[in-house]
Amino acid sequence: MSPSPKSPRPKSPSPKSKGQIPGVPGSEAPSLAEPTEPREPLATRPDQRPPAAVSATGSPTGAPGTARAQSGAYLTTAQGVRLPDTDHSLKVGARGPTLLQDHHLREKITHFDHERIPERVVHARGAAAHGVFRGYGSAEQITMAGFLAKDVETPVFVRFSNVVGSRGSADTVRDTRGFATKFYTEQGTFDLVGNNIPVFFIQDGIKFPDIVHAAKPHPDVEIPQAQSAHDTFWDFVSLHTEATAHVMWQMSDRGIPRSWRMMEGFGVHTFRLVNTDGETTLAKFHWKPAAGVHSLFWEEAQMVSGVDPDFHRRDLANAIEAGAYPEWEFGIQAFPDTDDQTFEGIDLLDPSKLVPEELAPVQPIGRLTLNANPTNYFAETEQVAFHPGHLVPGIDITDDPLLHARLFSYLDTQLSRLGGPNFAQIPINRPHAPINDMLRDGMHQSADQAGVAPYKPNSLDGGCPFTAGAGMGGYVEVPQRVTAAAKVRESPSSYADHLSQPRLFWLSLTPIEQEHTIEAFTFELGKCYETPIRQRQLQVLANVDSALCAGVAAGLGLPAPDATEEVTSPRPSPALSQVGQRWPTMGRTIGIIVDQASDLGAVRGVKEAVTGGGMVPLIIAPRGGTLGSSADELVVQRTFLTARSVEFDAILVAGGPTDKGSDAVGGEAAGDPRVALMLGEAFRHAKALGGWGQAGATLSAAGCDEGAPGVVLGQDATQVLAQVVELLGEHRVWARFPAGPS
Ligand code: HDE
Repeated sequence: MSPSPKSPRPKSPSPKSKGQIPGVPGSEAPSLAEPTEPREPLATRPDQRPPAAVSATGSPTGAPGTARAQSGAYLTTAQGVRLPDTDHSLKVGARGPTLLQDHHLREKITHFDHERIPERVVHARGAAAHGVFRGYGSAEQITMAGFLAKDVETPVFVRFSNVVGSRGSADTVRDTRGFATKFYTEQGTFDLVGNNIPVFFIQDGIKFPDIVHAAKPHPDVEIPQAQSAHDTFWDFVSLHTEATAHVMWQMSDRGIPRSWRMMEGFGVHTFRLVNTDGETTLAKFHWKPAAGVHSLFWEEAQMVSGVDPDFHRRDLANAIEAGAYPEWEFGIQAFPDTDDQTFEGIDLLDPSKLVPEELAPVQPIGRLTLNANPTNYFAETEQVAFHPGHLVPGIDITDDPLLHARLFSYLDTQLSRLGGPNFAQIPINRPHAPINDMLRDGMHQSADQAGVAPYKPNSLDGGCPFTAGAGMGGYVEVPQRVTAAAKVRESPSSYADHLSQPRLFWLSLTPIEQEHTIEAFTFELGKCYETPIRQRQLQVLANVDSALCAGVAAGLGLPAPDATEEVTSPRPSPALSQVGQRWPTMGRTIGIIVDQASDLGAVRGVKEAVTGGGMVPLIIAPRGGTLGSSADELVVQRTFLTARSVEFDAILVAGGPTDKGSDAVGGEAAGDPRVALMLGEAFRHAKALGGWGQAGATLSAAGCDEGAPGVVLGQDATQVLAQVVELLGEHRVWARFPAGPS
């Protein structure tokens, strides 16, 4: 590896000039009256992009991106025949009966009846964005993958997801998150189908249906939706201790990310990289978010599930719309490809284990920027089909038995989900490299393939197509030696260690993160019906750490068992903690509570400063509309009725000028219970709070102690904002908790 290039700072966003309320639904504001003048379809919004215009066989068509969307000013049938009416079925007289002859009725209803496809078996709930990946060139010595070469830019499509819930479930449930990236490279498509947790529940893919059946709702009543807090999940994992490492991560704050933009991503498996000389290196892939790794509090996560079930997908779409493009650095941990495929005693083929970054630093090799929202959820996000076997020269697999089962599963699942073998021809799945396969026909074939000899060898088609060796860009599997052994259904002995890594993770957390983890286990086990399941899991926890077990046992009102296995002493890995660092604040949302007593001049100044800092200011007022004079009006973006604390990373209270006398304190905000609730929640969730002028009264009325850490009061609004932003850089005011760092 060459020395790591310096990562560029995130760009400043270019927020929208008008209204500045994120989430604009269309590219033009609608008229009040129903439009009746025929016109071409509206353009897509500037933040949106369709899949690249390449043919079903991968060549650029040169067509504009809109070519696949609707065209023409008039409503037509699917055959392009113009229609005079789409509101009335064809009837015998105005009172019917309806005629079978009505083709438009039948076509419209039939198509509607078939609008849904099976949701993904797992990872059904998700959303995605387009972007670009730029290689740093720092991995060139260990892999020949062209897209990692210096300054090569590759289009990507990234889908984030929850694992357990159905397609319509809430975003902020406690769960693992999927982080799947499709790189449309010139050498063919590479998919990195990873998670936000680097270790997995199972070590062998044959167990996947078991863990998923246990995590999904109970089969009799289909309860609970998108939750692991139930008996079948804990029944399985308490009996199946290889899941413990993953469960520790899931019960930690990692299970409830603040935003997809603030999650790490991991390839989980060890891959084998190969360079042009045929030399191999083992490697684990990492995504490091530019915005830092941050989480919700559990109470926030639960509130958000009700207040805004689309919290994560909205956050991603709004950030891109505002120009605050989410970014990640792509990195690898590289290991020598030794015969035992082990590093520092850690079996690299065991997907339930990570390698601490302190032992093998993550070396940056490229940067991902998400810069466009999809134009159509179904066409792109729902139909995108990832596959861990979509590899390019320079990246090969290892013998991880979990990975091998995945190589079978993803192709298989698309056959039923996407209705046949031609799903690679769906626009979002089309590679950007030329396709010249000999796969023919099948449902939904959209390539009009010429030639008469889709077989090899042939002479009738001139022998086409020809194979390419490694020198011609062909994908040649690494000729890895396989040791002769008996056919067995067994795991290597190193896979039997299920508890040292959960302990390593636990010991790496700060006290406040440990407290959250204890609370999460207590919540989840407290939701189980069966006491033996709780007791069994307590025994597993006792074998991880006695304090962890004691904390959970106390919450459950059960005795804490003693360890039954030797408790190891791994060295903690501080890189696994989320607390204690400073991060950029761009893309963060700051609520500004304003009422008739507020100094609107100060509010305008603060709003501009927040926007200028790449953050999103939202004005919260007693009622909707605008504030101030028409020449310089402030648009109200949230009202006391529509706002809830969970939407904001920090809240400011715009008090009135102090020299106006005590009347100014009597603004509506100070006496409104919804404001008190909002500030009280934000205070409890360790968010920075600020206010100027007479704002202290509103904060006191909400029970926020003016002297508490992270409550900033002053007369100068700009200075208050500066201090609040400083606090935001640490994500939360951890000092507000006894267990938090001071
Ligand atoms: Fe998946 N997984 N998985 N998985 N997985 C699917 O594929 C499966 C595993 C992951 O946004 C499915 O197209 C098996 C590990 C993500 O579209 C399915 C095994 C990791 C996504 C499937 C695993 C993942 C999936 C469902 C054990 C992290 C969503 C629909 C051998 C490294 C991709 C589909 C998207 C999706 C099977 C294990 C991540 C059923 C059998 C380990 C991010 O094929």
